[in-house]
Amino acid sequence: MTNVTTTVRGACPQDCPDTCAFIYTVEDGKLKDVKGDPDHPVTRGRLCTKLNDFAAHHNNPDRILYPMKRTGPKGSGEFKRISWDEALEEIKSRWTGIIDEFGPQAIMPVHYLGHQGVLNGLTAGDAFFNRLGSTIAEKTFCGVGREIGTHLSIGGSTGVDPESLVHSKYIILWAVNTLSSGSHHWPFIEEARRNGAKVVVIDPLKSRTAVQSDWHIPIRPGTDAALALGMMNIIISEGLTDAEYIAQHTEGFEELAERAAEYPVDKVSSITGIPEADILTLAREYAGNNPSVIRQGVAIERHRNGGQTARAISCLPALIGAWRHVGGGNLGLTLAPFALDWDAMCRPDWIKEGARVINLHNLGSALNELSDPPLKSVMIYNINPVVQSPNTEMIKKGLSREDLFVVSSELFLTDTAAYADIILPATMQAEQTDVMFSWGHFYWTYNHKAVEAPGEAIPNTELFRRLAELMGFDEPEWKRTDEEMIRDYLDWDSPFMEGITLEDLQKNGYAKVAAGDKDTRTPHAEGNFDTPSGKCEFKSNLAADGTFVPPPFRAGYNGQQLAGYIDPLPGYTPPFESPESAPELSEKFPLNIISPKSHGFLNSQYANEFKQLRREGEPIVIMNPADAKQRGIEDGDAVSVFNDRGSFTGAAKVTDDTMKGVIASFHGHWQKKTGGNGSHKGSVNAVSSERMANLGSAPTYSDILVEVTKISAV
Ligand SMILES: Nc1nc2c(c(=O)[nH]1)N[C@H]1C(S)=C(S)[C@@H](COP(=O)(O)OP(=O)(O)OC[C@H]3O[C@@H](n4cnc5c(=O)[nH]c(N)nc54)[C@H](O)[C@@H]3O)O[C@H]1N2
Ligand SMILES: Nc1nc2c(c(=O)[nH]1)N[C@H]1C(S)=C(S)[C@@H](COP(=O)(O)OP(=O)(O)OC[C@H]3O[C@@H](n4cnc5c(=O)[nH]c(N)nc54)[C@H](O)[C@@H]3O)O[C@H]1N2
Ligand code: SF4
Ligand SMILES: [Mo]
Repeated sequence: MTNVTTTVRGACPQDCPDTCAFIYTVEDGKLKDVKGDPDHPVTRGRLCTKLNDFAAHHNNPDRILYPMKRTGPKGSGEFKRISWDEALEEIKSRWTGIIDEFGPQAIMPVHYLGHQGVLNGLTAGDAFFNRLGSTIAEKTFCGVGREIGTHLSIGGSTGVDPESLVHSKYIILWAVNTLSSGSHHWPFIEEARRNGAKVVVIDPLKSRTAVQSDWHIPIRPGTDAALALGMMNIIISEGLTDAEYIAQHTEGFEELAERAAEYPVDKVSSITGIPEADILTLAREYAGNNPSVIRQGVAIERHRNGGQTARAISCLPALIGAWRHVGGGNLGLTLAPFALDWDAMCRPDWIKEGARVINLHNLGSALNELSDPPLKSVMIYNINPVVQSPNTEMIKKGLSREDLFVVSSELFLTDTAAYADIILPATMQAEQTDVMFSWGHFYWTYNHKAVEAPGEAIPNTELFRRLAELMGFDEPEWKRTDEEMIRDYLDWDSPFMEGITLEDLQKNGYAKVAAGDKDTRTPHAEGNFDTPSGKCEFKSNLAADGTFVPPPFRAGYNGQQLAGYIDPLPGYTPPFESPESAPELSEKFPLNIISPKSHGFLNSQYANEFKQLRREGEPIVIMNPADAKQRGIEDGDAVSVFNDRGSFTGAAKVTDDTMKGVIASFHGHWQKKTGGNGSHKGSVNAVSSERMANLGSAPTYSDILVEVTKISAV
C-alpha cells in the first residue's frame, strides 16, 4: 500500500495572543505532525512548548470520542457510552421539563475561550442561548477590564503593530511574561535590542522574561497605577513632556497634572515597594528614549484597580509624544482591526426583555444561591471552571447538586466534566474548519479541516446546529455551513478588510489586516483616537458625563457592572485585600498571592499530557526566604496555602524571585494529575475570590491574601 501524505494549512486554536499558522501533515487520513508555517511573518514556523506535540494531543487515547452518561456520583468520573440520539433525547426532556416548571432562565451556558475560533470559540452558542431565553453568562475572564480602561482614554486603539517593535528604543513589558505567554513578540524585541533598545520588565515575580530583560523592576501587586501616576508626575514636573503633542492631540492635561501631583516619588515608593531612585530613572529613561513603547499584559487588570491601571498606563505615551514615532505608543490587545459582525454572531436581538445576566466569576455563588428561578441546568463547553475559575470549593459544591442537570461538551474528562450528567464529544482543531483573529498581531489565520473527526466527535458549530434542531428552532441560520458562517461573521466591507478575500485567506492561510505598513505606521501621530473628541482623553468625556457604553469585546458582556461612578481621570485605589483596605484580614492572611500562567500549559489545557506535565513539574509555591524562614519552611517542603475560601498544596520554592510578602503559584494543574498522581490537594483558585475589579468586571487573581504553613506530607 502506498502512503498518501498531504499538507494542509491550519491555525492554532488556543487563547494565546500569537495565533500561530500551522502546517498539518496528514498520512493516509491520519494526523502525523503539526508544524509552524515558516512563511508567517510573525510566528515564523516556531510553535511553543505547549503545542509542540499537537498531533499527539489529537491522538491522545484519553480523548472523549462518544456521548456519555453519568453512572457514578457527581464528580466521580464514572460514565457509560450512549448514542447521540439518547444524549439529545435526555437533554431535550430535561430542558423542556425545566423550562415548563421554572422558565428558560433556569438554564445557563458556562463557556469561554478554550477554543478561540470565530466559529467554535469566542461566541459559539451565544445565539442559541439568546434564542432559548436562558440566563446570559457574562464572560470577562480576560482582557475586558484592561480594554475598557484604555478605551476611556485612547479609544478602541489599534495600538502599536508588534512588527514595528524593531524600531523601538525603550520597551517596557508591564505585567507580561512574553517568553511564556506570547513568545513570538520576542524576536522583534531582540532585534530592537540589537539596534540599541533597552528592555524593562515591571513584575512582582522574576519571570522568565524578567530574567532575560535589561532591567527587572519588582513591584507590589496591584499598585501599578500609583507607579504610572508617579511617572507622570516626574515627567510633567521635570518638563519631559511633548508639549506640542499634548496641546494638539490630548484633552484634560491640567486635571491630569493635578492628579499626578498627588503622587510624589516618596509616596509612590512606599506604595509600590520600588526604590525612589529607580522610579526616577524609569520615568526619565522612558521619556528620553523615544520611540518608547509599553506592552501591557492581561495581568495588569487582575486586582481591584485593574481597569484604571491599564488606563493610567495608556495615557503615558501621549504625554511624551511616543505616538509620533514608528514603534512608539501602547501595545495591548491588537483586536480593534479584526472586523467582526458581533450582532450576526451573537444575535443580541433575540435576548428577551429583562433577561438575567450572571457574570461567570460568580459561578460558585450563582450555582448555590440563585433563586427565582434557581439554576437547574448548566451547559459547560470551552471552559474548565473547576480549575480555572475563582472560588472553586463553591463551584464544586454547586456542580454536585443532585437537582442540577449538567451538560458538558469536552475533549477530555477534565475536573469539570467529571461533574456532568451528559458529556458530548468535541473535535480538535485539525478536525474542523475555523478562522482565527489574533490579539497579539495583525493577521487573520485560516484553519482547514485536515482529517476526519475521530469517533462521534463534532465541532461546536455542529453541536449548536443539533441543539437548535432539537429545540425546534427553524430560523435559516441554523442550517448554514461553517463556510457560510464565516462569510456572515466577518465584516468584509470594513476598511481593515481591504484587499482580503475569503478565497485568498483559504489559499495562503493568513492575511494581514489593512492597518498600515509596519515600517512607517504611526496610528496616532496626528491624534485620531477613537474617543468622542478624537484626542487622547486624559480626562474621559464618556466617564465624566456618564454616557459610557462599553464595546462588545466579548459576547454576553452587557456592561451592567459599569453602572455607577467612573472616575473621569486615571487614579489609584489600593487592592481589596491589602493592609490599607482590609487591615484585619491582612493580619490573619499576610501574604499576597499571584497566580500567573504556567510555561508548560495553556491555562488548564495540556496539563494532562505527560510531556508537558513532566516539563512543568508539580504545583509550586514561590516564596521569599524571609517569609519562608518566619514559617519554618525550607525549599522543597510541602506547604498548604489557605484563606477563608479554601486551600491548596504545593512544593515550596524558596527564592528571592518575589519580594517579602508576595508569593506566586502558577495555575492550570488538574486535580487528578497534580504531582503526576493527584497527590497535591486543590488548585490555586481554591483561594481566589469572586470579587471583580473596578472596570469591566475583571478578575482579581492578583488581589488575594493567604497564609502558608508547612505540612508534613502531601
Ligand atoms: N504558557 C502560557 N501561555 C499563555 C497562557 C498560559 O496559560 N500559558 N494563557 C494565555 C492567556 S489566556 C492569557 S490571558 C495570556 C496572559 O499573558 P500575561 O499577561 O503575560 O499573563 P500572566 O503570565 O498571568 O502574567 C504576566 C506577568 O504579570 C505578573 N503580574 C501579576 N500580577 C501583577 C500586577 O499586579 N502587576 C504587575 N506589574 N505584574 C503582575 C505575573 O507575575 C506574570 O509574570 O497568556 C496566554 N498565553
Ligand atoms: N488563578 C488564576 N486563574 C485564572 C487566570 C489567572 O491568571 N490566575 N487567568 C484567567 C484567564 S486570563 C483565562 S483566559 C481563563 C481561561 O480559563 P478556561 O477558558 O477555563 O481555560 P482552559 O483551561 O483553556 O479550558 C478550556 C476547556 O475547553 C476545552 N476545549 C478546548 N477546545 C474545545 C472545543 O473546540 N470544544 C469544546 N467543547 N471544548 C473545548 C478544553 O479541553 C478545556 O477543558 O482562566 C482564568 N483563570
Ligand atoms: S499556544 Fe500560542 S505560541 Fe503556542 S502554538 Fe498556539 S498560538 Fe503559537
Ligand atoms: Mo486569558
